[in-house]
Amino acid sequence: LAAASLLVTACGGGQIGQSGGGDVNKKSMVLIPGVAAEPFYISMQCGAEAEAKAKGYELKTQAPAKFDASQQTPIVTGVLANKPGAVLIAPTDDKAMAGPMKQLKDAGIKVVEVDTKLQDTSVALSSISSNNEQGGQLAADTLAKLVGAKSGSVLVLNTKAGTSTTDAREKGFAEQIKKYPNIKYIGQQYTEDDAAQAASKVTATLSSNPDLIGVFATNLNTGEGAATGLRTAGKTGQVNLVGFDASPKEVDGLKDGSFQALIVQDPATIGKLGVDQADDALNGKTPTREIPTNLVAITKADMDKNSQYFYKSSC
Ligand code: T6T
Repeated sequence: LAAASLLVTACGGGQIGQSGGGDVNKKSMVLIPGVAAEPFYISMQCGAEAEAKAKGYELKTQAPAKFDASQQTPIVTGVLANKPGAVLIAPTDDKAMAGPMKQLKDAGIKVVEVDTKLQDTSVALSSISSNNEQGGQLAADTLAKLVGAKSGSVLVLNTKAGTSTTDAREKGFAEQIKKYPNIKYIGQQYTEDDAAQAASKVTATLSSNPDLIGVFATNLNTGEGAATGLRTAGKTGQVNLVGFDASPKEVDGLKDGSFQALIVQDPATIGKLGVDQADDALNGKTPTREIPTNLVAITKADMDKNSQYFYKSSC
């Protein structure tokens, strides 16, 4: 072990820690999204690939089949062995992924967080993400506007506890919805990022809370599932549904009235800026520690002029 670290130090020109890593492949980057085959992360990958190509990097993507730390951890470990110059990662758990990600850092690999982040801010050099708390506030204001003067209950369907982005969306929503005295927030329910769970939780809530007038679904799968649940219960359009993200299915749902609004992110820019920050780090420049990206609320009325924000299923 001592010999190995001595070798790394020597190759790194006498530098230690994250600025070391002389034996990494400085022209190679790996993107590790939160989950595979999902339009938010596919759009991020498209943005990252285009920028990597323009800057002369090889960028590979390796994603877990489920949004789950136990599936993302072995991917990180495998990537570690290949020693790319930089890893762009969306950690699936804000605590459980700290250990595996720290191993990357300790090996001299530049770590950049894209979308989600760890609670421990000492591991990544840069975090690029939507302002998710603001996104939750925007969802609350949008839902309140849709509901108008009506009184009743609203529900938040959240994904998994420990996901930095969706936790922040719920926090922003819970704070902002207090401004509307006609609306009673009955709290959040977790779906484990599973559309089927989201659907059944909506129908169960409609039985226990017949005064339900609104649902905020904090991401793509929960939104798609919530729309199914409302349809099954015959409540489409009567209970206002505000979703997050803009998958092709969600966009269809906005058009056909299954959703009344979507809070949409800019994943391609998150991917592009992730490559830019990694590039800076690999070239001895100091990356920007936090970069917020844009969010926009889209309704059926303005969806045509906002189609540039819709997510892709392939690049
Ligand atoms: O909402 C996005 C992402 O921002 C979040 O961190 C996890 O869920 C999505 O990927 C959508 O499924």
